[in-house]
Amino acid sequence: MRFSNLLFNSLKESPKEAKIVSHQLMLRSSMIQQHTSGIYTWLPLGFKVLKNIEEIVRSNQDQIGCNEMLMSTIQSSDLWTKSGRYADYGKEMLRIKDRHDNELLYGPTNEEVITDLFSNYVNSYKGLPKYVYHIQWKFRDEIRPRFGVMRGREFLMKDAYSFDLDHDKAVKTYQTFFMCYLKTFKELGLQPIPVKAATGAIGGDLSHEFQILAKTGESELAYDPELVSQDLLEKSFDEITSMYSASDEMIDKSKSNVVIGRGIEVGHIFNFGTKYSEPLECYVLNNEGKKVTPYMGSYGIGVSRLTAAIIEAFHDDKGIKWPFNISPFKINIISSNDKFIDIAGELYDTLSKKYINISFDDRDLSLGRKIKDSELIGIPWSLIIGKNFDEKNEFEVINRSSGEKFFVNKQELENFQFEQYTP
Ligand code: P5A
Repeated sequence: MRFSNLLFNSLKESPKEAKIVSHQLMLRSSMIQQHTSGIYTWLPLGFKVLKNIEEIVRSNQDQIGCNEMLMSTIQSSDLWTKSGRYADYGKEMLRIKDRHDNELLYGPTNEEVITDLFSNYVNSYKGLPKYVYHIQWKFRDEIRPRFGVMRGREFLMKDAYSFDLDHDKAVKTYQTFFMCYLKTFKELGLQPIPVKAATGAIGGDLSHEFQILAKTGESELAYDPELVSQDLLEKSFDEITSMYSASDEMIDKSKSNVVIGRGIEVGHIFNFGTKYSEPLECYVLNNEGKKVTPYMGSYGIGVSRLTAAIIEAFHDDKGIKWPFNISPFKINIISSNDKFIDIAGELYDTLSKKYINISFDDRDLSLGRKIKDSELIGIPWSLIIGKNFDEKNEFEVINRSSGEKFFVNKQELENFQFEQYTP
């Protein structure tokens, strides 16, 4: 992408309405723009990041045999009346009437829809377990939308749903999703703390939130610091969950070794048995030909919230520091002035054949301004053709995270390893 083609306009100052650093940086780097309270337009840079996060989430769901599908954003109220949640959900649900006076709603979650759909496709225990997910926009009329996309009204969620024959098998499935979540967040460069949680509007008896430590987080946490320092993927579910961590609703500060911190909830998983399958009359036949109600779970990841959570984790006073695999562009070519613009253009063409997602800042602006924008956007590598090229035919390569600089000639540049790092 050439910057001259990019819909982008960096802001030097933080807009006043932005209270936390991720919101400030997302506005300053033209990632998002508020459309109306809690509802955002994703501009090209923000949208690229959102898709990169989505892809990491998707590949991890696919690895555990979860089927991707796509359910509608608009739902009929009928199933919610059956499950009993139509009244319970209250003002957070956006209710709509169509021209025939049918009651519709903008989906805040999909337990009802998927449960209703399931029995049309699976009717025997032989078809279990089954896991499905989609990555779809949700709407919750939050009383206090704030911090940009961190707590929006319209937000992107990955929500998965599981169906098992009995309680024990459903718990095994829950553990599979739990471990899959640890791996997903690790690939996103984050160190999640799995926290025992209350089940709220979704229901059930077993639930964990996945929290990322951040000063600006909305939840208060009490946790064993070992949970943050160790590679949890090397441990079993039982080992991890026996370590202490609890959220604001369930904090027991008296435990030894406990640290109090704040966190951003980036995922939440639930095991709720037959809470939806029973009222929605979802059955399969067991091995004796008897009708049984499948045991279910649901598993959410806040995809749009993650864009902000990752910025909270990786930034400095100059801007964002994206992990390589999430960054909208991987290498940004910057040339100082008209003198080198053709050389930079040729380099852009060559490198674009070798790497995907290279950008070239070909705008008619000062070198300093272009470097500042590159730092603000958080592109992991900058490749500068400036003073050193003029004097010594050397390119300058800068690592955004460490600030390390490398001066290389044309030959060395060809062999340069642009490390795919996480800051
Ligand atoms: C699990 C999947 C559910 O809705 N049903 C389907 C279950 N869980 S949840 O905890 O309510 O939401 C899952 C994740 O979505 C993110 N999230 C939000 N992100 C931005 N703005 C919001 N207003 C918002 N509400 C929820 C969180 O990351 C949450 O863990």
